Amino acid sequence: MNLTKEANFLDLEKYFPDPEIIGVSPTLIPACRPLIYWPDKILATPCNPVIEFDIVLQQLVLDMAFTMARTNGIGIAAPQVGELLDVIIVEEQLDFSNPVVLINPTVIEVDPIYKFSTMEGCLSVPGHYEKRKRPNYVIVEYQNTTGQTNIKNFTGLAAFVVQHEMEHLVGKIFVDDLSSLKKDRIKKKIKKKSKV
Ligand code: QAP
Ligand code: CO
Repeated sequence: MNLTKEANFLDLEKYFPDPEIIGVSPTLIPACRPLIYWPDKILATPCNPVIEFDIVLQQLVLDMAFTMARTNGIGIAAPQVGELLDVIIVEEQLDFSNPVVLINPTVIEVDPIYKFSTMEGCLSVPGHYEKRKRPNYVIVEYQNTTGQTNIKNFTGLAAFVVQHEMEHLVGKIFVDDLSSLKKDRIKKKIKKKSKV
């Protein structure tokens, strides 16, 4: 997350996404939106493309970046805050300096070799991780908040996160393919947590 001024990771609540980097008006005030938790149906619903590149979209982008920072995420997709729109944000650098906003992303090219391995997690499946391999690079075409088209190459963890977030846009989530026994255990764990 790119956070303004002297970023102090012990004092995250003081810091806000840089409007210039994420491409939103500096007059907007960020809000933390409630996260949608798996297995909510919203997360299984495919999203719609963004058509209007207006101030409402900018507020969504700002709130998503803010919510991601507050919850220690490295990636977030609009359905995770209840908006069925093709919008994702990915932290390209793990020093929280470069959140990339991707609107209407499409994959142009993907590494045929699945060699990047990490523990995969999700803000919507708190406390659960699965070791997983994904392609090491991905080239994506997307629009920014003003509707301009860009092409960008992501590698390693950033590529992993881009692919994870893009799956949210088609209603897919990383725990879908687990056995139903395992899924039931995860559901119980999340329910228990949400009661506290
Ligand atoms: C996707 O997910 C990702 O369980 C982004 O208690 C994650 O930012 C791709 C998070 C890892 C590759 C590797 C998860 C925060 C953040 C949790 C996230 C939690 C707190 C997940
Ligand atoms: Co996720």
